[in-house]
Amino acid sequence: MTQRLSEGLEPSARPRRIRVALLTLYLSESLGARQLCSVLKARGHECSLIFFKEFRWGEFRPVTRREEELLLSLLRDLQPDLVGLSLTSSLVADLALDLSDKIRKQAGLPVILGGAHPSACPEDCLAHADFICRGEGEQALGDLADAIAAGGLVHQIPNIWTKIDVEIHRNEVRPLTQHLDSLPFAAFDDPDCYLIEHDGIEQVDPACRIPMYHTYASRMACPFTCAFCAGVWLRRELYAEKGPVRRYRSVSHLLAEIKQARERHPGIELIQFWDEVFGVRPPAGWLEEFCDRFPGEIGLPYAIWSHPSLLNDELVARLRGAGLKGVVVGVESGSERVRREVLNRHERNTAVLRAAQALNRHGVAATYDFILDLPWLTEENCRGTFELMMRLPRPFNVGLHSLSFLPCTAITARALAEGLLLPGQIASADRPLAERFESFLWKYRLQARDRASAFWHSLIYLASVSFLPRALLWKLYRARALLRLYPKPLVVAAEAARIKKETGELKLWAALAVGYPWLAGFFARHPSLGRLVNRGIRSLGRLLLR
Ligand code: B12
Ligand code: SF4
Repeated sequence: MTQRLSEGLEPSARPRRIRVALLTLYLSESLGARQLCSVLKARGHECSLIFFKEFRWGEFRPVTRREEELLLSLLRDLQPDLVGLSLTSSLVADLALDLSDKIRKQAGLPVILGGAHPSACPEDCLAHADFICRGEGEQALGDLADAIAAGGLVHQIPNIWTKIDVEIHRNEVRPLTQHLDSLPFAAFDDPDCYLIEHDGIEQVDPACRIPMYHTYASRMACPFTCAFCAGVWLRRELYAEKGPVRRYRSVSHLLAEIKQARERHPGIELIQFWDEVFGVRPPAGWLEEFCDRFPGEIGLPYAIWSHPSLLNDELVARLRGAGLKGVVVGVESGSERVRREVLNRHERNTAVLRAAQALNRHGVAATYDFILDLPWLTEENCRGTFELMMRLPRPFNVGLHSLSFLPCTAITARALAEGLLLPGQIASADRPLAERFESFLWKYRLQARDRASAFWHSLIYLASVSFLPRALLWKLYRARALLRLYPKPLVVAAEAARIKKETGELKLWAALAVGYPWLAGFFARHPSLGRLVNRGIRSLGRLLLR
């Protein structure tokens, strides 16, 4: 394929620009693909963005045969010179590699894979693609497109790996782009966008359908080294000696992009910053300028990701003053020992509580992320998490996660070395796709594989529900010897609380169906009996809540 691209055309017959189709998988917000699209256009090439399936937390919908057909037929219609597939998560790698094979074989188009997964597993990916890109792709993809357009050589481009005959050309990763302001704004509301979902295809940018605009102020700014995070490998290994990894856009560049997005789509109500950790170690004066200008020039609420050891009262007050509405804080475990020994996180619980109090005091909505199913110190992790959650100021939300063993992370290396993980289980490759997706947002009932986990996961979820008295939760905790043996009532209670919290309604049947499917079926056949029992359970609930 490489030879076909680099040779064979008479110079006069060569196109001066090429057409690229950039594809994302379960990721319609993808900042990377959007950025690459605008870079290609700025270089004079044509680019279509195809969003293949959307990513909705907790609502996984598998790819259908019809959707695959729609994708291949769209590509045949667009006839791109190159298909770029953005593969930012290893959890969808098998699906992406399968699609890549089909695009190459059935549509006869050359494919380049880029993103975190091909960066970490280049050889595996190159077996299913014509090119792979390691690391940031703006210059690399631009150079490749230029080379194809000019009929030049495509096997010596930094960051790009390709195979000619049996020889793999493994080109070095180039130094990082330091001046992020030199990049054009990421594509948004572009007419050349397609969404394939629900067995249909639409020419639309799905990001314009939601009242939220996603962007970032910095790249790879996080200074922490969590054992489960692949970002650590990107920062420390892939980009070692490639220049400073922590880079900030200027406030002016950032605000100009958001203003442009709002002009195109006035329905934007919230700005979501996807910096690993927002505002960490910024250039001198950056944060002050951001906080001064954002309210006046944008005047919208915004949400960020942060870290407990950074969120002191002064910072939270300042960010809040600029419109901060919500923060996701990765706590990961309530046990200091688990954090330290398993997750390589060294902050104390006092720091977590200080951050939580600051958020609460300034009225910022907090979501705390925890990982529930660590294979080390499992019980201590759950107990510590429950106990810490019981001290967090209410109200708050939780993101209860399952541990994903990602390639190139310290935790994966440790689990492999200790025989707790087999190579085929990395990135949950041995589990159905639906299960991998569901486990992002821990639905305690699905992942609780044994009774003790079912007990802990339900109790931990209940601890995040503000309307439940803490005295009741402590009682349940103290009754753990019994409830761990028979956790189903707690699972049902957690499900009922989740439904109430998310929908505002108390749907007891739906909750009961989770723990006792046969019971729900019986009462569905005898509705009057069902109503009677429903009333009974409500009265009992009121009694317990008192
Ligand atoms: C923001 C973010 C998200 C956002 C948006 C994702 C996105 N990619 O846009 C959300 C919240 C949706 C998200 C979700 C998930 N994420 Co995420 N996310 C990030 C984060 C913090 C920044 C990514 C980003 O926007 N960077 C800025 C943009 C401009 O760059 P980029 O996306 O990396 O793309 C550049 C290159 O990768 C490359 N590139 C990308 N695609 C392509 C395609 C081609 C053809 C080419 C040539 C180049 C190329 O060029 C781009 C421009 O330079 C990274 C950490 C990091 N530092 O990278 C984790 C990260 C990518 N996420 C990760 C994971 C695992 C997930 C989830 C599975 C959630 C989870 N359980 O943790 C899901 C998967 C969603 C999905 N369907 O793929 C891992 C991936 C590691 C791995 N090997 O799998 C990372 C590295 C963090 C980690 N936990 O270790 N994520
Ligand atoms: S704080 Fe977040 S981005 Fe930083 S190392 Fe930990 S998980 Fe990765």
